[in-house]
Amino acid sequence: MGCDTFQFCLDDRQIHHFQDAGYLVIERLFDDAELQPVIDEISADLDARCRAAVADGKLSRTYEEYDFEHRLTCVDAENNNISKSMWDMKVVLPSFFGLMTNPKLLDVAEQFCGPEVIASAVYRMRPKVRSHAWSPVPWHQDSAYFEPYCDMGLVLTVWLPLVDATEERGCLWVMPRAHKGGLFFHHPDDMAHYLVIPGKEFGDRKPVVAPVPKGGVLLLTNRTPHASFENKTDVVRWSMDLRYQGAALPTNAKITRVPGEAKSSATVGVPLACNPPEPDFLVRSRIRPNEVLKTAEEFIALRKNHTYQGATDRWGYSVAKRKDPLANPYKSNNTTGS
Ligand SMILES: O=C(O)CCC(=O)C(=O)O
Repeated sequence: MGCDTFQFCLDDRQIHHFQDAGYLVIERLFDDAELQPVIDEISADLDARCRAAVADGKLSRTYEEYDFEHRLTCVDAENNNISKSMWDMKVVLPSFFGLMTNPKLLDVAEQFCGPEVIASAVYRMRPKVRSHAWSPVPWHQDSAYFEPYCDMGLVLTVWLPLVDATEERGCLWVMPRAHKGGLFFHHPDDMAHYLVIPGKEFGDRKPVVAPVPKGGVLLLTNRTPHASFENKTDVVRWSMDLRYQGAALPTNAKITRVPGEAKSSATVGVPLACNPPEPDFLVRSRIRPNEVLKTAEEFIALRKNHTYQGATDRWGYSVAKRKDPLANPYKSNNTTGS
């Protein structure tokens, strides 16, 4: 597909960097105006949570005089249940759909995943606040959480900060060129929340830090090892991570199949989706444009109505053993954040 069809076109150097190193930072993809609806809705959601906590006697005041970058840090120092209640995919807001279907972002996804772009509903919002025990995310490959069938396909992670994500604020680190083989061994972490690649698996490999300014994105493959560490500042590292794949990989998106696309089949080991616990949806298509999800209402309904389907427990580590079901990245979540 030539660049003339895209509003946002990657150059050969960027494509090569992604393919060779397994990651790419695009420093400027979004204008502030494109991120502001998301920031406004998250701020309103946080405001509602603070007011409810004050009314319930669980917070002394709302801290409403603080801006988006600082308010949750102040709230968290008194009551960290609020930031916990917003972590992962517990908040579902209409503006998230607008962000996930932003045409420039879909141009980027299409350049790697092909013209039939599926948004995997494995999206996360991560407000990383100073001193959270759960917010450093240990070294892992996203595929460790997905169905093994999808290991060698591309599930593109788009990690995007809503503030400047610096090393001090706990941006991501990546292990360059470690995506070219299969999966590293993972074990559960001490909180029984995350999967971890033990350090010795990496041998002499050296990680690199990947700061991303607000408006930029970090792209990762599903086999690129990455991690994030503590936020050492008072600025909340608000970020989202979104995922995309082509329609040839297994998907639970409700689409008409065409020849060459994987169909779920227990007998030949094709799973329902790369990540069955959450619902996928078609976001761009040339051959079935009528099946593209069009509205935020449909997106919210899809998440609410998705029937939970378990994922393969590839590491022999049962999800049921996880200690913190609130923070369980496998668990389907049907809340609307209200
Ligand atoms: O945002 C973070 O700190 C971790 C993100 C991550 O691990 C992911 O997107 O897979």
